[in-house]
Amino acid sequence: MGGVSREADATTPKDGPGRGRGRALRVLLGAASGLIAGFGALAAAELVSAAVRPGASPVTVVGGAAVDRTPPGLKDFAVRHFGTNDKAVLQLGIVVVLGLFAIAIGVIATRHRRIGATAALAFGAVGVAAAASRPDAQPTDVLPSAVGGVVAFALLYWLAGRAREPYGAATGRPAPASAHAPGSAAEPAPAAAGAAPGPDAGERISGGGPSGGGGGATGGTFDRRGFVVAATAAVAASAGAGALGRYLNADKAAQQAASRADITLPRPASPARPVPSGVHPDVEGLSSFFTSNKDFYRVDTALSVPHVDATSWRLRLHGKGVSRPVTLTFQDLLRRELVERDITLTCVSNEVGGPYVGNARWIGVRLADVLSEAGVKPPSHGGPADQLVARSVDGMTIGSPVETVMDGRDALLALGMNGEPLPFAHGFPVRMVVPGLYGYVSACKWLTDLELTTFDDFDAYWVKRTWSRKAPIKTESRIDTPRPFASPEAGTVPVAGVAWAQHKGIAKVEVRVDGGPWHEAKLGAQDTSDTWRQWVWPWQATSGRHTLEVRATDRTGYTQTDKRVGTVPNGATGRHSVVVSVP
Ligand SMILES: Nc1nc2c(c(=O)[nH]1)N[C@H]1C(S)=C(S)[C@@H](COP(=O)(O)O)O[C@H]1N2
Ligand SMILES: [Mo]
Repeated sequence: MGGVSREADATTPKDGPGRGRGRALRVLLGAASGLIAGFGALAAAELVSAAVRPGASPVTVVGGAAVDRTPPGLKDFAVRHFGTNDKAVLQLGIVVVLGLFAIAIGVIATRHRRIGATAALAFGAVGVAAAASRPDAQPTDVLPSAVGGVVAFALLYWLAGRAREPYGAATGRPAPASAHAPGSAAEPAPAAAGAAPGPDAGERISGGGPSGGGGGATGGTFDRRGFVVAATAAVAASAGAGALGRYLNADKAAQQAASRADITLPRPASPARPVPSGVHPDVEGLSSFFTSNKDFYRVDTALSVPHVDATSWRLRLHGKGVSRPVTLTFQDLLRRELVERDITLTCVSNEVGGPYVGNARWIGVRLADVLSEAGVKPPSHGGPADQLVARSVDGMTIGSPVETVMDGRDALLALGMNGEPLPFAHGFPVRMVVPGLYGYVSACKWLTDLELTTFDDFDAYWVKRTWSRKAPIKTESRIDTPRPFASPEAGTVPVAGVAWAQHKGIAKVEVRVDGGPWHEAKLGAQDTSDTWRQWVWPWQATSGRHTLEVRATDRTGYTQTDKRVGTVPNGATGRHSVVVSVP
């Protein structure tokens, strides 16, 4: 361990390669200092976030701010290529960028201690700005990043004082000073290796210590032991703070999970119609009729899932044409007549053949009833508001047409999903679900506010990002089996999948092979017009490469177009096809 600078001194002449080695060592020590300062900053921020809220940690707020600013095409790209992992990829990217930045400012700090350390502060400022810019920003959200920035500054300043290079360049002096330095650096080394005074000697000779920085240092001696001790102390303290923060955050999450588990949803006054037998053709590889909560797709901007406490949760209903504004509690909703409905949810970012569609049994309160009781009338009955804006605790805004949510369909304030309270990731304690509308214009999770307004007066989150104001779900179909590039045996091969046209209902599904004639598939029984419908077609497969293609017709008589359009601005169209090769 003692060899680093000595080795360089012993084996190299006083210039040329020796300075190269010295420089390499300086870069290495600087990089280490920077990384340690960055780690310390994140650890301190984690601890502070436990006191504020987990969602206020720097990586989360910076990531959230990045999500807010991501152009729709790129967001779609991320969702498409990383799926629900897009957030993990983003956070990893942020940590990598942060690491590179930490290395850079660490290296700078070994030469220009104040500049490097101040850059660390600036980095904290980025976190502060990101935290303050989030739609759900609370004043205390800036604290984790602010404290992180200060910790990074202090650590870097301190470590850089101990990572002076083993020759004089820290002073900014030219080569001659450097050329002499190795000699002086070599002196404390044997002492350090031998007996107690090592660090002291080092400090004395380097003229360093926390007060000696900023280019005022002369001689520029590297105090190895001092650096190692300081670095070890910094890493240990950071690890401790980070672990404590993690523990406190995890503990809070466990309490929240327990409070959710304590909730028992009453039996619905209006249960879902029993699911007819035969909704699910028994074909291997076909999606299950109900999508389990754990398999249900998740699309949202939340890098840290909001954990809302149901007992303190409130839903405020107000705005244009609301003659009796109300604030409802979770208990208020539980005391109302609950309805249970099967509804298939779809994301506008689902490309043709994509996975962002799922079917669940929801329990909730009829939204139209709540609106009516507050005096709301749809535009067709003279109401002044044509847009219902739902706000979530994380600042999401989602606008739905008032006319649609009050037209008699089962638009819900949902409390339950597949027989349990909503999972946190799917909007606990209350979300909206509206059959027939894409999620981004209807399905607000972690709902906390409903405002009646107009489409002229307010653009919701995604609308500001070029998506359409209104977006009914487009009639679509998907082949689940065979999988792309499968090699089924020749003979009868069941081709099966799902088709959806929520609130219209599926009338027909057809399949064709290699652009030939369309064949009508056998439809699974229809649950309701708000759910997807499963289908199967027995294909007499012959050997060779084949393209299977599907199209659906809904109950309005519309047949799915073959015109391919992308997901932006209001949902993809086109037909799903799958290429297989039969041996
Ligand atoms: N608060 C909040 N609600 C939200 C979103 C969001 O980003 N934040 N995304 C919406 C979108 S785009 C969709 S498709 C659905 C997805 O719901 P799920 O994640 O439960 O499947 O939630 C909607 N509700
Ligand atoms: Mo979505």
